[in-house]
Amino acid sequence: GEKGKNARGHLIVVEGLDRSGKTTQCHMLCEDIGGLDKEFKYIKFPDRTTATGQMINAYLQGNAEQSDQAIHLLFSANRWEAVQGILNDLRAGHTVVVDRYAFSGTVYSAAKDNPSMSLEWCWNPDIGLPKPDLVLFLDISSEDAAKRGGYGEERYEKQEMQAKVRALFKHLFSRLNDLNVKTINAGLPLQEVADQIWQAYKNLDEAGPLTEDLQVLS
Ligand code: Z5A
Repeated sequence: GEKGKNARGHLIVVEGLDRSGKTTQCHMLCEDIGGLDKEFKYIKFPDRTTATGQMINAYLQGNAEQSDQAIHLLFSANRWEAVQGILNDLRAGHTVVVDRYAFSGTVYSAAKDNPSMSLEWCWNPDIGLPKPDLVLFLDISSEDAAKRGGYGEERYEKQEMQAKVRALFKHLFSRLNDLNVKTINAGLPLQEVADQIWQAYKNLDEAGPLTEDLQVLS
């Protein structure tokens, strides 16, 4: 996978429940990509450093209230404000590794069972975001996830909510059939999960340089 002159970088998204190991695996993947002498960028959503991110952080920590709709749109805005930077990196040929994305955005909100927020309603604000070349879905049961350090501190960190989120992730991915989703058993030991992620990355990379422009979520 030598990258050609006009090749854009890959957009890789890592999704999954809380404690599924997303952040750990993103860092391991980035380290290995760097080991190939390739440029990479790591982005985590929500980005809690921006103005919208600070509002989201206050909400997640229970220090601020928001309507279900308002917080949903803030999470989406938090991604939209990062789009230009992501596109710039991809066009410069850098691999962009994203820790949570529109899929989390949709399923965590839909799991609230607010009758005015269908799955479609939740998906809509993210339509038009750059479409990932690969989504790695770190699948783990809420019981196994709870064994890792435990839930409790933030909003949504409850086993019942997590179980709903897991079912909704599977439902959403089954409906997005033009998306390249690789489901990985995240209950396995760290290195075994990393090996499977690396294999998926290599398959993508070895398919050759990307010269076509990026698609968007629809
Ligand atoms: N949310 C939303 O509602 N809408 C949105 O649009 C977005 C997010 C983007 C905060 O997200 C909340 O926002 C989240 C979804 C919602 N709510 N919940 N629940 P966040 O991404 O900021 O959440 P976080 O709390 O920072 O990350 P995380 O999901 O909890 O963790 P993780 O990245 O998946 O896992 P980790 O930090 O890599 O690992 C967790 C622990 O497990 C750690 O001790 C590891 O050493 C251990 N670990 C990891 N892998 C393994 C394996 N394989 N074996 C054993 N132990 C392991």
